[in-house]
Amino acid sequence: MTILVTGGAGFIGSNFIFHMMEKYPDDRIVCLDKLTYAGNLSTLASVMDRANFRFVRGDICDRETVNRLFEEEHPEIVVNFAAESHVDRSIEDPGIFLETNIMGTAVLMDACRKYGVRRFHQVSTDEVYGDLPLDRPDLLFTEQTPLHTSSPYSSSKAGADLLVMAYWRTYGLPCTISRCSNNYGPYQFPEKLIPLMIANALNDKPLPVYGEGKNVRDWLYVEDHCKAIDLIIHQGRVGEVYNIGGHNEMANIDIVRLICRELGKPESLITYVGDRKGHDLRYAIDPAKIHGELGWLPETRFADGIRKTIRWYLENRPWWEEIISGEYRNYYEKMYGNR
Ligand code: NAD
Ligand code: TDX
Repeated sequence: MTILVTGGAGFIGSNFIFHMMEKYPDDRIVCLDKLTYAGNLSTLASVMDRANFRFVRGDICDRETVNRLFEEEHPEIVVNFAAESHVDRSIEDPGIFLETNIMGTAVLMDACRKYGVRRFHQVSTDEVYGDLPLDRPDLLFTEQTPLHTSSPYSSSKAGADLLVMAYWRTYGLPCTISRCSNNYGPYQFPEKLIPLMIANALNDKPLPVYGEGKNVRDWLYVEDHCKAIDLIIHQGRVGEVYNIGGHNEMANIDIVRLICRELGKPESLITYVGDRKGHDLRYAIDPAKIHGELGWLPETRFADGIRKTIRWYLENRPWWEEIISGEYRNYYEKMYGNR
């Protein structure tokens, strides 16, 4: 079987490719990735030369490239990770988010219709549900929670989700959607909270916490997300949405303090900076559906996952040091320079 993985040079896509190649050595994996600032070919070095792996540099918005790839490979399953994924960037410049996240998804689904697939899976996010109040721990996002977005990023992801459901209902395209909470783990781009704080702490730089650091995210180790997607593409029901999350809510400030402790760095590095515009207060996933239907449960406890992640960043300094010494420096200066 051939599986097309888009966005596979990014954080979650690459971890998914590693998971799939390990678990299904007889499958062929084709990765289509534009290699934006967030894509990194060196991440895929360990699989690049395998006979059952092919990397293609290309844009999911480019219909000709996408159609040619479908003609050559005839994928049976398509898993779409390709996206602009950073909320802060979407606040600065929404346009590319609409193009990649909405139009790119449409182009991929058009190719799926034209050439026929067994499954199109859209990797979505819990951010499409908006946020929950901090003082109502009883409230969780279920698949029935209305879409109610806050940022251009989450709006573009919600737009894509609606389009996926429309292709299922209108054309009968066999689709599934997963909406996962915040991921952490190896190969996450250092613009995101956890790797940014690890990298800054290791370099004894200030740790910029937005607002008061009270916003809550529901953290899941990336491998657990990948296993959930594996289950959904093989056993999930078409036309269905599955929430993915492991009941692991934490306030940002507690994560940053934990990273300081683990690295033996002083909390005096913590610097409170201006808040994110429209900052979502709290995310929390109810994973009852994927647990009940597909038997999925997270396997990595946060205490273990964060240690593994920190160890990975310590042992793979060249991977992230190359990133933070390049174009990323300009981004950092722009976002944090006089915040
Ligand atoms: P990422 O930014 O690390 O990687 C995105 C990848 O997509 C990069 O390799 C990039 O080069 C590629 N890409 C971007 N635009 C493209 C285009 N037009 N054509 C082809 N490739 C393109 O993102 P991530 O954190 O790995 O997220 C992957 C997916 O999972 C996204 O759809 C995101 O919305 C979703 N998601 C992420 C999280 C999280 O916590 N990171 C949580 C839930 C859902
Ligand atoms: O420097 C920072 N300081 C800070 O306080 C950064 C980068 C973040 N934060 C806060 C903002 C959020 O409350 O930390 C929290 C997490 O921020 P991000 O890592 O940017 O993640 P988030 O905005 O929650 O979105 C993530 O989870 C859902 C992913 O980036 C999305 O792609 C995914 O859909």
